Amino acid sequence: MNQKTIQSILTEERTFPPSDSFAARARIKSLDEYQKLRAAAEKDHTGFWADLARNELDWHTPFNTILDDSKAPHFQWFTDGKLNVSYNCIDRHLESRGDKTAIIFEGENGDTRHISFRELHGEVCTFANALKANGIGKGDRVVFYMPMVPEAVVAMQACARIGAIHSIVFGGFSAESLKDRIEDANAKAIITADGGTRGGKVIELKAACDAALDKGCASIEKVFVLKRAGNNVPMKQGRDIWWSDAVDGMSQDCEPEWVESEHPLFLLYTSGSTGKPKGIQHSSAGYLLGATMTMQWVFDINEDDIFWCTADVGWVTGHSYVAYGPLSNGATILMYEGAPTVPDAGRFWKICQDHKVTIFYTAPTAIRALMRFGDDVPNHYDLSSLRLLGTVGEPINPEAWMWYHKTIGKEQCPIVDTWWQTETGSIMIAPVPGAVDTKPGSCTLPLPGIAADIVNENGDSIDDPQQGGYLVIRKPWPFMLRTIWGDEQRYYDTYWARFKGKYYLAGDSARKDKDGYFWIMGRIDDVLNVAGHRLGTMEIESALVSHERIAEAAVVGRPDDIKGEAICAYVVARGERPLGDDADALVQELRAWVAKEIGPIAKPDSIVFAETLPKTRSGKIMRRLLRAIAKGEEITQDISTLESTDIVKQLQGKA
Ligand code: 7RM
Repeated sequence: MNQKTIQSILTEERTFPPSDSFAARARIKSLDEYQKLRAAAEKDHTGFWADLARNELDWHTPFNTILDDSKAPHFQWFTDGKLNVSYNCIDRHLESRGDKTAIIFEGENGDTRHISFRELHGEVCTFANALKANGIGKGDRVVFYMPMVPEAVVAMQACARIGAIHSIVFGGFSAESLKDRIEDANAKAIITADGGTRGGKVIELKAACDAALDKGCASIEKVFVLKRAGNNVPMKQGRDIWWSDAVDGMSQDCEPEWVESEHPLFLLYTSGSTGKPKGIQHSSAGYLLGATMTMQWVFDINEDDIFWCTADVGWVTGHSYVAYGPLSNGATILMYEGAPTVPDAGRFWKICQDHKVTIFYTAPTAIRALMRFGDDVPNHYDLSSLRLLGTVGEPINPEAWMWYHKTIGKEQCPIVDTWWQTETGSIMIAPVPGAVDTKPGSCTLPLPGIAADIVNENGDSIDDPQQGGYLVIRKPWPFMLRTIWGDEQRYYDTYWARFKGKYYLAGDSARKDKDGYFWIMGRIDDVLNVAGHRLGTMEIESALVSHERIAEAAVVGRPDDIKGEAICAYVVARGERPLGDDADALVQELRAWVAKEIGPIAKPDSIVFAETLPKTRSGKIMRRLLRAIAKGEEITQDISTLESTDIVKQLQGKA
């Protein structure tokens, strides 16, 4: 066995072709059609993207240069062209879709709003004018700290309209994290709200901004405050301004700022495995092209769809599939502000029913959480409007996939498992739903024009379906990140150094099966080395959750003198947390179960039961924390985003 590569131990044989009725009305109707697109891109990579950029986006100044790679790996696309993202998302639809609903909003307490493209245009223009009147202009950074309300999209579009660069900080982050991001971006303004509502509680957003500003953030001149939750907030004279006052008397027209293709549209901070967060910088034209095309290819977006992506605008998914991609296609989106379990675990399904959602896109963690409440909850609602389902953020285990397929999709809806990253800008690997058969747990095949591959240490392609390797992208693509804000060296070191500037390193490990399907195995850092075998944590987790008593699992390694690494599993059982004899018996049963499912080598050395797993606000398991716990280290990292610190005690075996 080659110890430099990662062994795959899971095999999933089921395949699910698109139904004839879905394929018949899909934009791309057959595997053949999809393969032709891929072949066209392979034959002429830059020409393929240039044609799409010319046909799918509206330009103020057309481009001649398609790809400038003279400063590689700082690739520049469509460099001499000019356009405006907000014009492409709104103005170009006004004639044919002015009265069409752009945004359907539902708040946690049931308040709803419908905003047409024409109304959206008016709101974006007035707010853009308000920003300008307050000294914000092209190239200025504006930090958002907003609830999930339509004004978040309005403000993003308003920034895009005047060429200001937004940098959204998720409302669940602490004042300290907010301050770090404001200072790194050297932002001139903040857009926030008095508060947001979630789980019946008010999240004090303005108060957190004040705390951040008290600690530093000298670059901030203005703080725009939307009144949303109605909580009392102090306003600092000269600095703080109510949204309603800012737009008062502003014109409903605002000429778009025509920006160069490469003009930064936004920064979005993501945490690296170590060190301070990275400000991922995206472009205007290339980024918008990715969001636009993937809505068509992956979500098969149509005129009468109601598209619901549950992601918060604080994550890249909320950028590409709430604020930009759907609107660029003139589609109707749904936004929901609250928690999925208020007033009960049927809320998502009720929203799908009430607003006749046709495409539903969420994270595996949400699916697993809702699955725990049983089938009766969704069965209570009419989900017949749904025609397509999607997942993003982490590998989906086959059990959850099957539940999504049967209980939510009633075996009628293709599931698009979409692999991508903050850095990639848009979806990269996912099934084109009318063309590609799906397999539970696989994100299937790369999209046209995306040169994804799996390579070994030396950068050679791996074709053995049992061997995992590094997931890389061999050619630049228009919606790739441009740099890490203010840190060129880190940009190179993180994504390009490993293969000497030749390929983009995604940082995930993956394998390709005999049909060329991609299976993501986890982050490279998460790979375990057990007695010379390199094992992906995801496969062991998937085996654990396939046991009928287990709802969630996370696996990390602990250094071990003999085996290299010992396997430590943290699991959440269905129903009550097992204790005492029941826990001991279940541990034995699970070890035997994993041994049977994937082999004795993958048997966890320790299994700990907790009520929940430590997750980031976007649903990713906090593995660094689990690794520290597994090693018995003192916890020094920031765990302020955890719902309950009791969980840490449970994981440490102390509660
Ligand atoms: C969109 C997003 C990126 C990381 C990525 C992977 C993991 C995302 C999938 C997935 C397996 C998927 N951006 N990931 N999607 N793993 N299957 N469909 O999540 O920057 O926040 O995270 O998420 O490890 O590198 S992100």
